[in-house]
Amino acid sequence: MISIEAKPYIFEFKPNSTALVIIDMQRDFVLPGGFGQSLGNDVSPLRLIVPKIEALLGMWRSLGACVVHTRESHLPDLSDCPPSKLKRGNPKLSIGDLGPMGRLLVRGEYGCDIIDELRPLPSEIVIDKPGKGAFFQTSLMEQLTHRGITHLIFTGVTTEVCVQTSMREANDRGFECLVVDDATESYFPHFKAATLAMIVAQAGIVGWSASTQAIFNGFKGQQSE
Ligand code: TIU
Repeated sequence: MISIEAKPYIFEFKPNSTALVIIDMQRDFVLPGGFGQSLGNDVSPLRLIVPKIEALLGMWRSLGACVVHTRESHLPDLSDCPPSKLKRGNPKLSIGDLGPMGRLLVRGEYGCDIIDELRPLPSEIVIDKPGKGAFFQTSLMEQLTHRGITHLIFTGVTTEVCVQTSMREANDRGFECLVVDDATESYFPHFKAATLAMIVAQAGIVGWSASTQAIFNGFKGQQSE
């Protein structure tokens, strides 16, 4: 059992029943010219978390533990994209439009795929999700249940949109959830701070938060026992 110094109190998990979940680390959110920038955002802060996620991914891979990557993505004919989502706001480019990295958030396009540093291995779960949450219209629940996963450690972007939505969906489905505070990022620092605070409020109403270092400290503690 690994014990982590976390908010609002210690988080305990067994690696063989805990998935590392990497939410939407796609070029379309993290790099200039993608969907995130088309919404008017400065995407540069999102790249700063890549080394933290790489470190966690390296640990999970070394343990042979479960890794889940998600992509917010749509079918080329956009039949899985509700008109409300397609029309929302006034972006320079909309979902499905052609940008410098291909059609925005369309499966198979270069920009829609995960950044090189975090490229999934064939053995890892990759979930293409049409919504913000990772469970909506996907096979994630079945895949996690099949592998005996009970605990989820969340990373990725953006904290208050796809990470929080997925974590709330998971919490309602009975998973014990922790978000890694320095391995998730938002285009809006105050939204990130508020999201982390509301997750751990009320004695962990949605779950726990901890730093990448706290997770590594937990592993070190286990080895010295
Ligand atoms: N992945 C994800 O969070 N999708 C978004 O659209 N996020 C925004 O913050 N826009």
